[in-house]
Amino acid sequence: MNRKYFDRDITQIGRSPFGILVDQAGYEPDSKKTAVIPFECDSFEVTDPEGKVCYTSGVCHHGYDEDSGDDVYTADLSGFRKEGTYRVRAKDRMSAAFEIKKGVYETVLDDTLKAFYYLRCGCGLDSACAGEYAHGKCHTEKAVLWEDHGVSLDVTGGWHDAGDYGRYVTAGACAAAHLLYAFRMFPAAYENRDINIPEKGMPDILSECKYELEWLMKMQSPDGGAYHKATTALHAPFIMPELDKEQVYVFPVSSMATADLAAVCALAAGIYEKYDRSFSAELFQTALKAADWLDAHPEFIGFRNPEGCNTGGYGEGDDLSNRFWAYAEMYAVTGKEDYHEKMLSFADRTDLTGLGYADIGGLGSLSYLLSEQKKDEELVSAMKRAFGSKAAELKDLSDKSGYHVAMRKREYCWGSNMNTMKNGMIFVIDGYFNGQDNKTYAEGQVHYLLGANALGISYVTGTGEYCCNYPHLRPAFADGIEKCMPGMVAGGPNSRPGDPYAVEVIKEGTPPMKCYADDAASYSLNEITIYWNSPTVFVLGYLCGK
Ligand code: 9MR
Ligand code: ZN
Repeated sequence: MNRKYFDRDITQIGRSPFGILVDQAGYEPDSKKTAVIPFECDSFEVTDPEGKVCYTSGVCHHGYDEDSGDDVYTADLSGFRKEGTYRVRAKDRMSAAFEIKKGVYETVLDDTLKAFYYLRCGCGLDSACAGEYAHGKCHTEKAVLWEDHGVSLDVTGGWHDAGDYGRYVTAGACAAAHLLYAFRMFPAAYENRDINIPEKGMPDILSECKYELEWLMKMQSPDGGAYHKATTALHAPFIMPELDKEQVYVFPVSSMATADLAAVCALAAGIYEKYDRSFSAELFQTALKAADWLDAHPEFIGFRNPEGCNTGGYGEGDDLSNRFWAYAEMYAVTGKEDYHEKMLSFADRTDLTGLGYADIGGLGSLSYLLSEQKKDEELVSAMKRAFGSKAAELKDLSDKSGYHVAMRKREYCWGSNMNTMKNGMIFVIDGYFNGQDNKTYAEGQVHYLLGANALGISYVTGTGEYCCNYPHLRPAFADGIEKCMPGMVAGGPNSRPGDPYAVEVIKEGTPPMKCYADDAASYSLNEITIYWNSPTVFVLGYLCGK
């Protein structure tokens, strides 16, 4: 990539014009509402757009926050509930504008869900739905097998994974499953949500997932396995997707991809039955065939990029959590004891709370806990306890954090905002199954994402006065439109910068929460992916569906 394209004054990158940090979407009237003040002061004010002071109170000194390097003061405005648009002021500094209102996260939920539509591959985006971000059809030619160019196949469709145009089965299955569980657990947030996509006839979140699921099913090999990914040999340059005319290859089957395909199709078969019977039946057949493949191939078949290919690897060290999830979903949808036993055989070798594409056992737990089949009560308790103790640990981290964020130092890595939002999911799941009131903690993660962080930046494009706008996302750069399409969740601070640009701009010794730059050049700080958006949609769905 030519750095020249990204010339901006890097000394200004990451400097919020606002000295007081708030959630730039805002706060529910009755929720806990705090602003973070990273300088010494005694009191603060809340002002309306005319500058009129609406509320004042003293601050509380939280103390030194190691992850940000800030000595922070907390401004608690929970007592102020009047709906409106405000700023917090203290001394000569102020916050970005934010709202206090019921349903304050509705728009950012619309946007983060609509982001998946903007990432669709193969169909083209029309202006009725995509406005100025419309573009032509991409990656529509037949793909060929990497290992046998004589075999061509149709694997069009699905979502582009991220800033790149690759499509990867494990990543896609994980993101789709987050959305499907969000729908299943918080249907009220999604049933009537209209995000202006072409399809009608079922909730938009299901239409959007259907687009991905149709592609995932095309990734099944004739013997039931799932090809690991469909990408070009090398990442495309920063061009629009329809201009990327390179050959798409389909890479070998992996057992992780096959397990995830079985799992997500089994999960979806149950959900779509009510809306689209023939689609549900097709999903079920795909799941069955993939599960048969798993039975016939008990060995781990991993994935490594072959020589000559530099697109994402999504390798994993084992496939235990994937198989656990697959058998859990197969049991839930069929009630067959054989699947149950297989699932149980993986339970003590799996992190029961993992929610990422590699460590995905938590989705098996969700499947089991929500299922109506006969259950092993000991495992049910173990799952609930696992979520409970994880949540307790995260609460402790949140309480200690000056920014009320549940992040361990090592979680400020590539895609750290995924960790933040997965931790948000843990609070939500613990609340759901263990009857805990974790709303304040779940909101805390959203506040951090949307601006209550050490850089005062909202990591969602289009949300907030000071939000990221230059993600490492090919169409967002190549379309020449200054304002990025909304709803994209940036990877966020990464204390182990993994690209030349990040290495250059992140100075040695920068506190982890500040290791970020809003620049398209940096894939290790500012890329977007479907599985960073999906946990965000899950947590926001919980907040909107309450
Ligand atoms: O999210 C992945 C991150 O954890 C890895 O460190 C990184 C390097 O291997 O790859 C990331 O995944 C990328 C994937 O390989 C291709 N699509 C974009 C993903 C996000 O950067
Ligand atoms: Zn495409």
